Amino acid sequence: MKAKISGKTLELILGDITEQATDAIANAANSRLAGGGGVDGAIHRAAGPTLANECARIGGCPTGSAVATGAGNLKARYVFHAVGPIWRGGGQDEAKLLAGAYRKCLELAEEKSCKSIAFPSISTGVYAYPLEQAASVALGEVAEQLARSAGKLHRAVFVLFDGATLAAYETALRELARKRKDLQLD
Ligand code: AR6
Repeated sequence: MKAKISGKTLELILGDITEQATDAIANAANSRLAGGGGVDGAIHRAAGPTLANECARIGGCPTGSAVATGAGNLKARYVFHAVGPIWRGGGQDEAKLLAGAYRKCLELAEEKSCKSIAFPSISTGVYAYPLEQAASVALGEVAEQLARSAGKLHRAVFVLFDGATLAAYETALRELARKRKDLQLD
């Protein structure tokens, strides 16, 4: 599914983020940048050891933010290690922190003159953020930042790993298109 927002593209696809040729890919990391399972493990395996070395040099990242490294053997130029919140029931600023993680990735993309960026569904695996709510926060934030962007960034793609996640993001994107007059579904 694809949408346009102020001349830029917001796209949802089923796939493996490690295979994307966007300028940057976002990782769902932990605040120690220590590597782990899920998409983080897949990105580190595909990128090779330079990624862990760079992460170790940086040392950590607060929840709700992101840091940039190179991308080793990946096709992308940068990996933005974004730290989403662990779901603790919704009363611990989870939505704000999740939006912050996406926002920082988009700021890094602008800073590094990226034309395109790929995102996984941050926090909805091991961190147990409810999928429908996470999809709505993620798409709302990325759409808002794309609408505001005056830089080079013209495409953001969510690379979703299974059908249920893709379906939740599709529902959230349709809902967002009903709310935002500047967002048109293709
Ligand atoms: N491409 C795209 N999405 C993927 C891939 C892939 N190759 N592999 C998994 N996913 P998770 P979190 C999806 O658990 O909830 C790690 O150990 C997956 O199906 O990777 O933010 C970190 O080190 C799910 O939809 O991230 C942290 O400690 C989504 O990616 C912690 O997990 C996110 O699931 C972060 O947990």
